[in-house]
Amino acid sequence: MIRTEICELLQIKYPILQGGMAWVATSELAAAVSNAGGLGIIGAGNAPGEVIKKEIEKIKQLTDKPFGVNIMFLSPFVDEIIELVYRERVPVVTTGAGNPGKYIPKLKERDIKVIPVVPSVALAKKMEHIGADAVIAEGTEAGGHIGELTTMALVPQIADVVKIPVIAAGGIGDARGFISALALGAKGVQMGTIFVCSEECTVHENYKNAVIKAGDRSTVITGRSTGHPVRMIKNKLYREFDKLEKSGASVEEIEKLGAGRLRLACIEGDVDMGSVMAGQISGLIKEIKPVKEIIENIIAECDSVISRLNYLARGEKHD
Ligand code: TUI
Repeated sequence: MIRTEICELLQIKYPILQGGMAWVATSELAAAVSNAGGLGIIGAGNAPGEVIKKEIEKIKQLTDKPFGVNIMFLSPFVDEIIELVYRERVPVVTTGAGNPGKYIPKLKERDIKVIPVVPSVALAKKMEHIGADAVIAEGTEAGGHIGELTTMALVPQIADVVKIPVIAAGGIGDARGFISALALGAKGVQMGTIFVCSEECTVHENYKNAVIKAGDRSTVITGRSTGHPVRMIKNKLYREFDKLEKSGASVEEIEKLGAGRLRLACIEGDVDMGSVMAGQISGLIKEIKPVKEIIENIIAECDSVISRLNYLARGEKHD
């Protein structure tokens, strides 16, 4: 069984984190992942403190294993979520869509493990310097708000220059991706899209089915002109974004079109005019499974991936 320093750092069985996706990563999903031996993470997204407080109370009922909260830095409630995770002594905090630098010393006071998502080498170095426990190197294959570099290019460049463990994210959905990430120098992986397609995920079934139906070229990037590019499944909303962006509309107008769209897809199940954020790995996902099965299958498949690599390394033919 694969164990890395991430297992010790986070006190988990497998070095697998579940992405803290806004509206998607509820306490139910996160508890299922933690109970299955990974690290479940509640996505705070744009929610206020009182909503996330309830989610933290709920997950504590559902699991006695470690869990995390993801803080999304475009949220107006960042300060109150920081206060909340500090007071509640949430074991792990991941961050996305911004630089958590000024909050790291406070979280470290409570021995909260802080793991920022970084889209570049420069930010990874900075996060290590100010006390991050690990970094998540997320490639542009990921769903939602993304950076420019691919996982394949980003992970080894970060692994070469930081001493803290690197967790790879973006485009990982099976044992082949998991082992590849380890080969690139990562000590663990974070996956999001595959957990959207789990039984325990509470998003509307239309959202899950849109991911299941998606093929390799179904995801597209919107919002480049706003400075917040987002990967989502191509739909009517995408075509409206595209038209608006090409018409030279202002950032305000484009952001107005985007407001409330993730909620619309996740909760109302409107997959035409909602934002169905998902990664490029969508085409690999064919069915909805229980979280435990998703994780156990990946772990079980690792042996055959490694044995195939061993055959190749010995110059023998395989399959
Ligand atoms: O954060 C994510 N994925 C997300 S956030 C989100 S909510 C949203 N909705 C609409 C528009 C924008 C966001 C949906 N998906 N992934 C982690 C991630 N972090 N990707 C990229 C980054 C990132 C970008 C810039 C992290 C740090 C950063 O720093 C810039 C700086 O200040 O140095």
